[in-house]
Amino acid sequence: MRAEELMPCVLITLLGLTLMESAHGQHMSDEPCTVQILIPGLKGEPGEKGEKGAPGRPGRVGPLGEIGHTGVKGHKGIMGRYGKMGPCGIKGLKGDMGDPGPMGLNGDPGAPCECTPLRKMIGEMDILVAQLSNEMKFIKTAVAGIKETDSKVYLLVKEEKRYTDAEVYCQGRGGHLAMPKDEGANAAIAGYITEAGLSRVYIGINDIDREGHFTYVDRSPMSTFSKWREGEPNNAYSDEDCAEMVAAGDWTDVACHPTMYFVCEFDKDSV
Ligand SMILES: [Ca+2]
Ligand SMILES: [Ca+2]
Repeated sequence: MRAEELMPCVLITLLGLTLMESAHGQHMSDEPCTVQILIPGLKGEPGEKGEKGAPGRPGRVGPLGEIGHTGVKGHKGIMGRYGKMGPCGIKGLKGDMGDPGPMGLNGDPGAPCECTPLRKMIGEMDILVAQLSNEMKFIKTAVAGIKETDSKVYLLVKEEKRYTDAEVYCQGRGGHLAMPKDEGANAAIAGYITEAGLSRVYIGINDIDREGHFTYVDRSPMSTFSKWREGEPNNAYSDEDCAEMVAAGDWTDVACHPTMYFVCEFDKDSV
């Protein structure tokens, strides 16, 4: 310690000794200021703030808390985004037909072709096929047993018709009700009726135009040949203007309106 620094010490020591002498008399009078007595200095300036220390260790786990109260229901949220597109549905039922649309524009003129003659030919063929179909039907019926002479073909039609309807039927096939004009023809027709097990059929003789004046249905006059049964024609009940042939081949005049089977005849030239 330098001298200047010792001076306050000495001074303070002396002051102290003086104070002590006055208090205790002779006790300190012999000792010089050789004993260094340290006393606290003046308080220094505050130091700078230290750095922040490391975090302390975690505390102990606390006790369980009480169960909380149920909260109030919140407000409805805003609409979410559209979801993904779903799979295709099954095919629906067919709807009703719509209204017809407006007429379209006229097309360009077509190129001339050879269709017209073909169409005409096809049309004619259709007609022929229809005619052939009818002919085939007729032939099938006739196959049951056609009777013929040198010049005529006879067909027994097993359909009950009135006299005029029977004649229409025969004419529709190119013939007439049978008109026997000789013994051979009459015998052929009679045999036809017998073989069929019939007793009577219409034949083509009548006096429709003039009572008592019989002609063939094609209006050809009666010849010398006739096969009237004895007592016929008698115009019974004034109502017998048509003729039938019985199984034996004889003729009788009968009314025209009853329906019965009949025999048609056709010229061989036209069959
Ligand atoms: Ca008559
Ligand atoms: Ca009669």
